[in-house]
Amino acid sequence: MASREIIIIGHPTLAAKAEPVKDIDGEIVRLAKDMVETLHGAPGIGLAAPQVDVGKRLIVVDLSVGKNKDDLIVLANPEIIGRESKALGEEGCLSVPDIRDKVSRPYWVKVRGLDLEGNVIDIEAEDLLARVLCHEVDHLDGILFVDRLSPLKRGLIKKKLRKSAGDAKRA
Ligand code: K1U
Ligand code: ZN
Repeated sequence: MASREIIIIGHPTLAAKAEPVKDIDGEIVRLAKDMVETLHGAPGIGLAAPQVDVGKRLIVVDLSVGKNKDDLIVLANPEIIGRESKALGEEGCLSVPDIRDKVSRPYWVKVRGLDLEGNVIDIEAEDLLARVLCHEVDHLDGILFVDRLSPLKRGLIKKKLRKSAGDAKRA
């Protein structure tokens, strides 16, 4: 297993639609394991393959951040096949450093995907787990949580990120 670099907003892979996983082969299993290590090291509660610069439809989610192995979800080709209600909640993103904001998401979702054995699995989730699953599926479609904010907020965030990038370059 190896930790991979997490790419940051502005990188073209984050804005592209990821390709479906065709076979759960050794390469996908290794990518999934690397993503879990990267997620726990970050630390974070969700990660999508485009965030490690791989344009494949693979996500990992772990609300326990490695504390409870039963909480780990690895899904290839996840699809949201049911959604109910709406909730406003705070989000962050490992690819959008130091920015958090409130986003409206379904309160409840049903997600279908493949596990690492190739079995079809359905997950029903609510609240934070539903939110993180939606956030990660958005990554596979080239959508960042900041894209779901108002144009005004998005403009302010882009300005802040440009300033941080300039400050980092000068330091
Ligand atoms: O996809 C990502 O960029 C990861 C992101 C997932 C997410 C968090 C909150 C709401 C929606 C989606 C993160 O994990 S940001 C870091 C974070 O929230 C966290 C980190 C350590 C412990 C607990 C939470
Ligand atoms: Zn994210």
